[in-house]
Amino acid sequence: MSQQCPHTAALTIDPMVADLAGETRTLCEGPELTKIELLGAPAWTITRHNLARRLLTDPRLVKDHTRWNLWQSGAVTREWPLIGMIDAGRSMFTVDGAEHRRLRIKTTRALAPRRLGELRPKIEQFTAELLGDLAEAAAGGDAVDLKQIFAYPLPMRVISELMGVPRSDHTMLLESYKKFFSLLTPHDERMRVYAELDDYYTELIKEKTAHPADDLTSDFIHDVAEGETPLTEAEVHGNLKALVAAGHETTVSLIITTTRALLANPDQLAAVRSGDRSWEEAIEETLRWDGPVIHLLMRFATEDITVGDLTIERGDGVVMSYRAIGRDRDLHGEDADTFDLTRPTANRNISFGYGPHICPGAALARLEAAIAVPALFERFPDIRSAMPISELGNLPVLTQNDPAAFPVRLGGA
Ligand code: STR
Repeated sequence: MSQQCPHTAALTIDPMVADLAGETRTLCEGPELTKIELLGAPAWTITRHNLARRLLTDPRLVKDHTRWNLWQSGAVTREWPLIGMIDAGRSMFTVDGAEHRRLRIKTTRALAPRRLGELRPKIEQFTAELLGDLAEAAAGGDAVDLKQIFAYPLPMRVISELMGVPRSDHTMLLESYKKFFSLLTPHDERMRVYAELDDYYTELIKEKTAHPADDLTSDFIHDVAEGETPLTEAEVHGNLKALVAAGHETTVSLIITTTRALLANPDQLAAVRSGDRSWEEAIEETLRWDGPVIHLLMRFATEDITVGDLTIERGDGVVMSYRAIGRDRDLHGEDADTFDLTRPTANRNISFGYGPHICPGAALARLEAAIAVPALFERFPDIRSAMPISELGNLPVLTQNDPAAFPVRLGGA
């Protein structure tokens, strides 16, 4: 695989995520446009807030992976373990321009803040149910995994409510996505998972075509306004799988990391409990400092793009390193590496992206965390980590901030 520039060595991004803090530090201390290597594939990454905002609104960068020079040359194929992150079917995630607006409009409407009121009672109900499961699991006084029992099932229930995915399929979906994201999944198995998920969504679309229900999948298929071009089956499929994947994986992370940040910083937890600071502020600072997305793959240059004295050449791939971007000292100050609920710039984070592709589910994600995290601390006021928090590691997932587990104790002393 060719290197665009022989003069600077590319930084290899570790798929095992053995030293996330070290990698983030290296990116933050390096240039705003850094050459990286992703499982053998060279790419650029953006490590600063301002450059990210500039490039995220630059129409010369597109999501269509067939524009990638490494795809065109055959250097990257379906064998590449991250292929599912970019070759994900035709959807709002992979298409730009006027077609992008067409693919996205129903979703932005369905997930608009004013519509979320309809979901709130459901989120509260699921939260209460899962808190009950936690209490039960902790009844013997043992440590329990907050991820497995509480954070992990909740967002899947919520996004499934919206999309019309039956509860009986959640376990299969969660297991499939675990294998989808893990870089320890062998190639053949990964291909099987891709195919099984595709078949699953094809069947679900058949079902919703024959029996429309009150969900967004059915609206994609049946609810076509005057003068609107209906979504093709492939577009419904792409959107559906994008929404289920995005809607669950990232929010699991946010619930864990917000809880973890507060437990690691008892003075700040106390400030939230006393009302000096809000849960929303804790969530926002977590999004900035320990957000769900480490590296977002990927955009491709349709023309040469000059950045300072470097050139992103036509066909090059460009990643957004959102974890490094959230710790940009130029914006957040010299103490950007500290979790601080009084930080005035916290809510300027772009952890949900920026520009036309900005996350359409941002308000839903914030709402889920703003229900789940306070409910957890109210139900279990003595909750504490069962392990030194600095020793908690991530799964071998390169793109996502995916804690392997979060063992906690819920009882009294
Ligand atoms: C996973 C596989 C799939 O079938 C469809 C998509 C499209 C949306 C992607 C998703 C992917 C992976 C996780 C993403 C999500 C959009 C937001 C989420 C990248 C590739 C983030 O982690 C930001």
